[in-house]
Amino acid sequence: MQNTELDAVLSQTLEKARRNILTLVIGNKNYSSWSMRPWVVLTAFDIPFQEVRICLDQPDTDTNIAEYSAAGRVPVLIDGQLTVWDSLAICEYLAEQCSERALWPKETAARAVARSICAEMHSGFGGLRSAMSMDIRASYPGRGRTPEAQGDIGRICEIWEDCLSKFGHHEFLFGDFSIADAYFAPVVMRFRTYQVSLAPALQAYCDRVAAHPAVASWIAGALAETEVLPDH
Ligand SMILES: N[C@@H](CCC(=O)N[C@@H](CS)C(=O)NCC(=O)O)C(=O)O
Repeated sequence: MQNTELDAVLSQTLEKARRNILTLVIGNKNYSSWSMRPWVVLTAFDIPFQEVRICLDQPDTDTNIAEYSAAGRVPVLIDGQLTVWDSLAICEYLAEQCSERALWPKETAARAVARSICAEMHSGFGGLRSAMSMDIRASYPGRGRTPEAQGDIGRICEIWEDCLSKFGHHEFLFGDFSIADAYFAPVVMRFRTYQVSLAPALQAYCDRVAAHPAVASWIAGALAETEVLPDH
C-alpha cells in the first residue's frame, strides 16, 4: 500500500474511532458529585471514553450544558446519536452495554440490593448533600453536622456495614468494585473533607475506595483544578 493510501485508511480509522468513542460531559471534578459516579465507573471498568468538562456556576454554564442535554444537568453520556442523561441512567446503560463485565454484582440478590442502595442515594440524603457538599480540595473538620446530615451519616454507615458483612467480604460493598461503590465514592469524599469519624471497618472501606485507581484519578483531577465556586 502506498503512503497516501495508508494515510487515508489511517485517518478513516481514526475518524471512525473518534465517532464511536463515548463522550461523558461532566462538571468540575472538585464539586460535581453526580459527574463523579459514571466517570469512575467508565474508568474503573476500562471503558474508553473522552470527557468534556463544563465549569459549573458560570454565566455560560446553562448554554454549554444545553448543547448536550435539554435536561440542563451534568453528567450526560453521548454514544453516537444517542444521548443518555442522569447518573443512574448512564450507569445502567453502561452495565447493559458491557454485560460481559460485572458493573453490577453478578448474583441476583446482591444486584437487587446494590440497585436499592444506589436508588436510595439517588433520591435521598438531602441533609448530607446540602450541609456537606462535595469539595474534594477542602478540609472542613466537624462542619455541616446538622441533625439531618447526622441522620444521613447514620443511615449510610448502616448500609455500608450491612453490605460489607453480607455481600462484600469486607472488601468493596459487594466484593469486587461495582457501580454501588462508585455511587458512594462522593460520600467518601465528603467524609474526608468534613472528617467524619467512622468505625474502623468503615474507615478502612473509605480508604480502599479513595485508593481505587479510578477514584484516585478523579481526585487527582480535582486537585489539579483551580476554580473556586463558593455557591456550589
Ligand atoms: N439526578 C441528576 C442530578 C444531576 C445534577 O444535579 N448535576 C448538577 C452538577 S453536580 C448540575 O448539572 N447542575 C447544573 C448547574 O449547576 O447549572 C443525576 O443523577 O445526574
